[in-house]
Amino acid sequence: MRMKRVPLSGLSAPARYSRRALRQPILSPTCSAKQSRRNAGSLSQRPDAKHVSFPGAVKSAFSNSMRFEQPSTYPGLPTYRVVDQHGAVVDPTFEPDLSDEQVVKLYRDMLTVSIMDVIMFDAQRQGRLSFYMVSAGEEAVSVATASALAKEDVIFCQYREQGVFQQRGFTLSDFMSQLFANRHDPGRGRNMPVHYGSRELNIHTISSPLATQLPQASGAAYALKMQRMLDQSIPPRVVAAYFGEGAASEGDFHAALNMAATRACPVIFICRNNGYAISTPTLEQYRGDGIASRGLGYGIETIRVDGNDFWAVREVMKKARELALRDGGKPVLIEAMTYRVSHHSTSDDSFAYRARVEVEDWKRRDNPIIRLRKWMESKGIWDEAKEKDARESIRRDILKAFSEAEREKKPAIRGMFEDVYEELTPDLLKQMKALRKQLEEYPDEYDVGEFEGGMETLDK
Ligand SMILES: Cc1ncc(C[n+]2csc(CCOP(=O)(O)OP(=O)(O)O)c2C)c(N)n1
Repeated sequence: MRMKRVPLSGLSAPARYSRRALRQPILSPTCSAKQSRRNAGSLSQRPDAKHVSFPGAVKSAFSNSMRFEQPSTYPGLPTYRVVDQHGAVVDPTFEPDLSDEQVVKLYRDMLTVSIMDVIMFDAQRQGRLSFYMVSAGEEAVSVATASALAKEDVIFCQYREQGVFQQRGFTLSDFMSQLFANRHDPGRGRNMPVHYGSRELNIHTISSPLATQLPQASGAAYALKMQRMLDQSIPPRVVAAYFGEGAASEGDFHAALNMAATRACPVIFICRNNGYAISTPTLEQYRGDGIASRGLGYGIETIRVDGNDFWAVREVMKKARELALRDGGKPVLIEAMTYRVSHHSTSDDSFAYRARVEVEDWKRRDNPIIRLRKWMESKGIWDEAKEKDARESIRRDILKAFSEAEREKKPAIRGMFEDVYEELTPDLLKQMKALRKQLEEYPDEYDVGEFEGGMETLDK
């Protein structure tokens, strides 16, 4: 298809400016073309310099000893922690910045996700929905990171981040409508279960192909930066992009990081390193120091954090947001270390590739929900009775939303032909007619009554 090219003179002034700005290498929002040339000039080699000043390695000292660097001579990057497995604070500088009510709300968000997981996993086993993915063991990564974002920030998820949706206000009914693909699902039932999305909450719809969200996130962050260059009244915003360590093996991961680094995009990359990419353990996925070491390779400020420590994750995310907005914008990489307690999805049996005892050990040793609960108990804001009440009421609410959504009508059948073209094309109209004929011919094979509007939606 040929694209119509809009002449620059046909654009409004800000659009014209943005096209020109997009062509420039942007070091900071205020960096002019002249400044860029000056920066490039400083890379030239001076006589008798002690350091190489090639453009590709600007701070490399000359050396007369030949040495191949060994990754093993570098210590692994540390893992930041605030609260240990016993709920005790280990960072003496830590001051909780949330009220008791706010902590309890976030704790309930984590509980909600974990209780919903069990119910939906079982529902899939009963044949009531086709597919589900749990996030057991990873609730702190999603809830705590989301809690440090602003409402206006833009989010790209992988698929195991129900906690992000929950924390931002996706309702139980929103979850269930998507899972049961009923008429209230904004995706009109076209996506697999767990591929949530929400325009209101600024969360892009999840897509199955791994890591595709990452270059999109860099691009979105670049767009946010450009918008603010053009209009300072827009509040500064960041993009948060979630992915697993397995997805970081995709080329898109590398493209995204490099693009974000060179274009100084305000994007926070959040890697959930949970030890497995379905059946592939991390040892078979990479040989370097996790995913964090790659951030440094791309010139990106990076931190590794204990993903089972709610407070550490929140503190790190708060700081990352601040850094991402500094100097006009830059990317940050967070690697959150955790463990995928459950099977990869309802289509997986993880005991085919890992020992039960490994999972049981992890469950016993560490869990983000139990850790935060211990901290709350040590503060005197939580106890056994509150835990029991919370679990019961959350379970009740989930089951209510579940049965309401399950009974709802499915989206209109006509929807399968819509939304690609503004109007249905002659081909699509022909296909729709053929479908109607098929449904009329075999009424016992198709229950059209469960779709909103029944067969009539296929009339022209
Ligand atoms: C491009 C692409 N390749 C392969 C798959 C199949 N696949 C789905 S999930 C997954 C594992 C991803 O692991 P990770 O990124 O570590 O996330 P986790 O599931 O552990 O949360 C794979 C290989 C896919 N969806 N897309």
